[in-house]
Amino acid sequence: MFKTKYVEKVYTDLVAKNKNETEFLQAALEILESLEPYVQKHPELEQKKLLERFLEPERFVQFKVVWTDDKGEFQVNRGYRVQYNSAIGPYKGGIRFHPSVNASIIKFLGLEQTLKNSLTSLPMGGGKGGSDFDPKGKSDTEIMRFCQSFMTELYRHIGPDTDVPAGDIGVGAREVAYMFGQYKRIKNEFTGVLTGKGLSFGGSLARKEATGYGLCYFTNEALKTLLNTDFNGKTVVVSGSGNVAIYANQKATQLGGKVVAMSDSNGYVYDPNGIDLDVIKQIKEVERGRISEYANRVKGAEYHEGSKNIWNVKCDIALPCATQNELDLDAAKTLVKNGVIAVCEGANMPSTLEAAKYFVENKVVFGPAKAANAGGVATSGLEMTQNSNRLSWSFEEVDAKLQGIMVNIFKNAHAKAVEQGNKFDLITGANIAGFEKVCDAMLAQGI
Ligand code: NDP
Ligand code: 2IT
Repeated sequence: MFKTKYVEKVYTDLVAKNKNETEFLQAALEILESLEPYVQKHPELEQKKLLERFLEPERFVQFKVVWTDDKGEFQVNRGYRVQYNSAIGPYKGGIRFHPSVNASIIKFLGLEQTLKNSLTSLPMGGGKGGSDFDPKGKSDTEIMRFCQSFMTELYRHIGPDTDVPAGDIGVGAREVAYMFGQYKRIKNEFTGVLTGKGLSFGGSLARKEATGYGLCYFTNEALKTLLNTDFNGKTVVVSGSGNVAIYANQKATQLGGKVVAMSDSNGYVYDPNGIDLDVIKQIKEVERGRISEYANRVKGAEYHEGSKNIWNVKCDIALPCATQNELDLDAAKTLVKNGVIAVCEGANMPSTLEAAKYFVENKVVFGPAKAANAGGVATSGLEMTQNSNRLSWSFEEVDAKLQGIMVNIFKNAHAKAVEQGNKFDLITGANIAGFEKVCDAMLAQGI
């Protein structure tokens, strides 16, 4: 698996220390494999135990969240915040509310976030948080009470110059607003302590769209450079139907692609005429309903049970935008057999290690998550800048900066991939490009 004794030992020790944390170990393994050539060139990393220090989170907080539901019954959930790395800036990263959330998932997301934030070129360290709270089926007042209770503990660990959370799965504008209100009430301070805020209280224009739009800007640039083509006339499949998926669909369509399938955790819809995004937005953003409803409302559309089967739909471009490990080796083989030319990750670690390697081996344009979906956190960084300066930029201004950042991320990852001898290996490219800056800053700052 490894060519260097040092890297192998780091991984073996990591496995021993973090048994059963499968997602965390998966993310770490991918990173360590990519960093081997860099480590070989820099013997001081072994001497200073830089990899061990990089992989160990600076701080990991777990806490109790008690709240009452609408029937007046007490409910207990578990909250987390990992403050992974602050070498290049305050901790920054989203909060996820989903029943699957555990320490392994929070740590894999925090580790990925550290390199992702470095890739944006903005001064942000890596963090991530969340809870095993399930927002599905909860009333608005239950969501509010949960968010308030969550923040009643979290507030002591965060701050605009310390750690700045945002949204992720199950946390959108509504939840960020409730958490912001509670932070402000407790601290008596109106600061940019969270991003993804509403536009009336310090949110940035284009933050809502940023991850999905950024994903398509990255994909378009990669298609141009590696295959001399673009979105125009391409058939696209987007998994998920949340924040990232909806705005990935919108931008892919604006760039001339036709999105024929989207999903949620129950199943997927196929619409040969191209998904009508207004219907998806109505079902998902307004009614918070299930995607199966789409087939009842749009003529010619079909609903299929089982979200993973979405990868059987023939397409040129696949954009996995739902969750980790939603695309395995079998799905990768099917996509390649059906002629896919690009797979770019809107979700965090949606492809298994085997699937990602299969894409690279088969010269598919593969955009790894930490590079391809960095537009969300990059725009969060722009929201922080606007908040510090107490001003707000126009949509066009933010969107133009986002485009510049995504093109730059592609170019940096691509340059490192070329340096390592395979222009299609953006996994290695992104990991090395992201790590270099964090590593330099850690070395410079001493222990
Ligand atoms: P949302 O909560 O808005 O949407 C999540 C979507 O993924 C829903 O369609 C959901 O379906 C589906 N999904 C969630 N869990 C599962 C699962 N276990 N199996 C199948 N489908 C699932 O979240 P986001 O759009 O914000 O996040 C999607 C992905 O993008 C995540 O991996 C997140 O970490 C990543 N990301 C998000 C960013 C952001 O700015 N929001 C930035 C960068 C990355 P259902 O409704 O049925 O649960
Ligand atoms: O995974 C991610 O990059 C996010 N969920 C966005 C984080 C942020 O701070 O905007």
